[in-house]
Amino acid sequence: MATRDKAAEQLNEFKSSQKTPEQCTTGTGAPIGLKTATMTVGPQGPVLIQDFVFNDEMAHFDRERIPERVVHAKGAGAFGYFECTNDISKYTKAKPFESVGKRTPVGVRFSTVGGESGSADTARDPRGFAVKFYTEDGNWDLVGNNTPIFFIRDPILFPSFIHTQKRNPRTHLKDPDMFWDFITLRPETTHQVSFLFSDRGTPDGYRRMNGYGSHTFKLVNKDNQPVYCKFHFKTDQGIKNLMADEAHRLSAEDPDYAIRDLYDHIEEGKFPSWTVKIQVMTFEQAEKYKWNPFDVTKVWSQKDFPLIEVGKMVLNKNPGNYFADVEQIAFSPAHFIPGIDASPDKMLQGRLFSYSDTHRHRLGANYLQIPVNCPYKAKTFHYQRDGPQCVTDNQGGAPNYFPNSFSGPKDDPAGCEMCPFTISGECKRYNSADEDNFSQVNIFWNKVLKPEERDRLVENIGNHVINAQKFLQDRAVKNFGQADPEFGKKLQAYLDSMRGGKNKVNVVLNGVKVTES
Ligand code: HDE
Repeated sequence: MATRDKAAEQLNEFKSSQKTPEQCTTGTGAPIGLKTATMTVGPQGPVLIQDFVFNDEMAHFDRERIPERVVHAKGAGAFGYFECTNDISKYTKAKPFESVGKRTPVGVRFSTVGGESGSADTARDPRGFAVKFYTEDGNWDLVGNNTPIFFIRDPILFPSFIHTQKRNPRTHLKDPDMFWDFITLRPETTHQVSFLFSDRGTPDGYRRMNGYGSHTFKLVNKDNQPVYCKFHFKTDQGIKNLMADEAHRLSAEDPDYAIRDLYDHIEEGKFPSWTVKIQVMTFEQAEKYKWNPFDVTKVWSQKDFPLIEVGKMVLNKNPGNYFADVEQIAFSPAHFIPGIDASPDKMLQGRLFSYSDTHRHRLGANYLQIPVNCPYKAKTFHYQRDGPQCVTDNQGGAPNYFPNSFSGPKDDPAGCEMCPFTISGECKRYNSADEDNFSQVNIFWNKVLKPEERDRLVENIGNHVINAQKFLQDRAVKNFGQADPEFGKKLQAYLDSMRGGKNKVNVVLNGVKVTES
């Protein structure tokens, strides 16, 4: 018999760890008797409407699916802890960094972005890297990706950008014209698209990639002094990527490759971990920096702002139940705690509303009562009441209005002072399309990539953009050429060779049909 991995053995392990319950019941707890037959008039039917056992089961089944996430629908989750390894109290009063050695429980979800919940794990796509810290001051969510940058810098473009990665409204197919039209009309995407089509666009599972908070955040210390900061999670397993043909093969042979890899390693006790680091920038440095420090299409140079180690994240527990713990986990960049706050980054600001909004739609207004989302390390007292699926005591007889004279929770402005900030400027819609889109792509091309990695980047782009119309290919060549003339020339040459039938196209992005020569 072929060897069976931990995931394949799950049911056997459950069986050996449990006693079988005596009697199967309805949802209301009533014993059922015979579970394999509806209640009928005579052996040939019809079925009685009084068959509550059948109605109860079928009506619940009819409602099993909740809406999948509009992006990041396919994912894997795990639990563990963050351990603080360095004293950064001069920067932040946030609970996870309170003292060296302190451990804070975390829940993590990794994901692809564009595909539906049944899509392949090895698609060329960024990977979501979302971490929920269960702290005594409430839950803090760091909802990042495996890349330190993003495609766009203004959140108003996000729905359109995502539509171009999803399906054509008429054909219901992925459409390279839509993708390359948007990408080439918005050249601020060039940096992240260059990451995406490099080897990093297809990580070998979720354990062997880094995570980034991506945005600039604000850290605040106990004296209410702020600095700006970026978060980095460096994989202790070592970065490993799949080559395009391998990723392609796996997407057919094992579309759940990354979920399985994470589950098996945790189940076998080989707990994946990440070393957590930050970069810190003062407000004065932010004013003078050569790049806009709040532009998420750019990184902060690590020469200018060196990494400071702050801790380790270890994942040592698989979800007890996928739906309860992973499908329902609800992250939001707006879930801050004292000591960590938003920066002016427009993209971050645009996200602050969107996530809780989608949770209220997907999971309901009381999504924070779901155990995996509940801030169980903190005590919650507030004036929110009622709503669908309220499953707590709804705060019993406590007053539901504020202020009140009857022992309702008090506010405490002095105990939780806000770090004030000053802003000024003319209020209008600022077009950011032409803000330095290429200088960091030039660095990526020349300083980060090795020659063979540059060649693979060009091939991966070429193999995809060849499926779009010629004028879109030309526009792509022009954009990449603005990052570095050699980049554009190599892409042009590769496209020419493909049109001449010299190269075989063998790569797909999220299910786009390929042209074989
Ligand atoms: Fe998201 N994003 N996003 N995103 N995102 C969602 O929230 C959104 C962005 C990221 O495992 C949604 O619960 C807007 C950047 C991750 O559950 C939604 C904008 C980064 C996850 C949403 C962005 C991310 C999401 C869909 C631009 C990395 C999965 C379902 C303004 C720094 C979290 C959901 C999980 C999920 C909105 C851009 C990361 C719709 C409006 C930049 C890891 O709310």
